[in-house]
Amino acid sequence: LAMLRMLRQDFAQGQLQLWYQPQISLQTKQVVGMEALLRWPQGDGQYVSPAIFIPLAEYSGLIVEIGSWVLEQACLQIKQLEKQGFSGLRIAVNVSMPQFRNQGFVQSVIDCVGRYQIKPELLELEITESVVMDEPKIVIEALQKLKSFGIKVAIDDFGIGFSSLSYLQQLPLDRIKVDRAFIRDIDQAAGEVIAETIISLGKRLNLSTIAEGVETAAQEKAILAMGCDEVQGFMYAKPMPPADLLQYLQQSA
Ligand code: G
Ligand code: G
Ligand code: MN
Ligand code: NA
Repeated sequence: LAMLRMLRQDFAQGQLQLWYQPQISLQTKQVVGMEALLRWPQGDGQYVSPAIFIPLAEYSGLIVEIGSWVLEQACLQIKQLEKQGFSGLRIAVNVSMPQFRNQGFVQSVIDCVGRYQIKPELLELEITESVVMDEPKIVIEALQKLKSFGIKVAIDDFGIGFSSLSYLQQLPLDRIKVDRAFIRDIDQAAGEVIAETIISLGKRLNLSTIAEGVETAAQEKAILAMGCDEVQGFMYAKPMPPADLLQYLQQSA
C-alpha cells in the first residue's frame, strides 16, 4: 500500500504532529485538560484524516511505534505546560488495541511518566468500546495496573459501540465520553434520551462525564441541565497545534 509506505516514511522523518483540543469544566468554565489528536500534514498544506490513516496504522502494527511517540509527546507537553505555569492540566491520549497486545505497553507508559516526572493523574488513556470487546482480559488487566499507578482512564465514543454494560463494572474507569452523535441529535427525542441516560449512568457509577462535539449554545444548555461535567467541541476550541496552545490557555485563564 502506497499510503502506508508514505505514513511509515513521514513518521520516521518526524512529520506527524500531535494537536490538542481543550476540555472545559461546565461548572467553572475553566480548561481542565485536552485531548491529544494526531495530524498528518501533506506537502500541499492539507491533512490526511486520522479516520483514514489510524486504521492503516492499526492494521499494519505501525500504531505501536506511533502510539509510543504520542505518549512521549503528551508527557513532554504536560511537563512543558507545568513549567509555563499550567500545572494541573491533564492530557488524554487515544490508545489502540495493538498497543495493548504489546507486552511492554504498561511498563512503557509508567516509564514515560517517570522520565518526565509528571503526576500520573495528569495522563489519561482513552479506549473505545471496540478495544474493550476485542480482548477484554488483556485490556482490563493492563488498565488495572496503570490505574493503580495513578493514570486515568476514559471510555471514548461511548454509546456507539457494542460493549456490554458489564464492562463498565470491570474496567477501572474515571470518565465516560459521550459520543458526539448523541450531542448532534440532542434536539431530537432519541438523542436527548440517550445522552441523558449515559450521563446519569455515569453519575450513578461515580464516573465523570464529558460531552464530545458540542457546537452550539443549545447543546451546551441541554447537557448542563443533564448534569454533564465537562465539554469538548468546536464551540469552545478546535484541535490546535502545540505552538498555539500556550496562547490559548493564557487567553482563557
Ligand atoms: O481529530 P479527528 O476527529 O479527525 O480524529 C479522528 C479519530 O482519530 C479520533 O476519534 C481517534 O479515534 C483517532 N485518533 C486521533 N489521534 C489518535 C492517536 O494518537 N491514537 C489513536 N489510536 N487514535 C487517534
Ligand atoms: O477520539 P475521538 O474520535 O473522540 O476524537 C475526537 C474527534 O472529534 C477529533 O478528531 C475532533 O476533531 C472531533 N471533534 C471535536 N469536537 C468536534 C465538534 O464540535 N464537532 C465535530 N464535528 N467534530 C469534533
Ligand atoms: Mn478520543
Ligand atoms: Na470520541
